[in-house]
Amino acid sequence: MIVRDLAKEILTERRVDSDGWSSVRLLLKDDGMGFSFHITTIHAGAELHMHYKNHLESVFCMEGTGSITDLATGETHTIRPGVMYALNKNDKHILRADAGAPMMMACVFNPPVTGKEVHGADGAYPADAALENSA
Ligand code: 9YT
Repeated sequence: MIVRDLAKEILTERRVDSDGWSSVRLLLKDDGMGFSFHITTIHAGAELHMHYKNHLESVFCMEGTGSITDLATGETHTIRPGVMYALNKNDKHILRADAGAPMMMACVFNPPVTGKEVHGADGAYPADAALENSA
């Protein structure tokens, strides 16, 4: 069994800070679960252009409000606590947190993130095999 406490893990290398967001990866590839599990904070007012070409991701909003735009359809959906979105088609999207408060999200990635990824210029994380050159 694996038991981890966000309050402790946030002080370790599991925490990653980037432009407009920070994330604590509570489960990574080497935990052997077949998915990774992240608690991600989107900074207030942030607008993130993302396209996880190599990963499927599901996200559940726990706190804060914002929106997500599906760039394939142009449709924008409100994000608020209790709302889940799944990028089941590796959907290219824009995620926004409203000004005033951050959004707290629980995220699952399949295949799992290894912990070494950085977003490419295309908004994606590289496929696992390509990681050596990207981190
Ligand atoms: C909501 C969202 O952007 N999730 C992505 C996870 C985060 N960027 C991470 O842990 O890499």
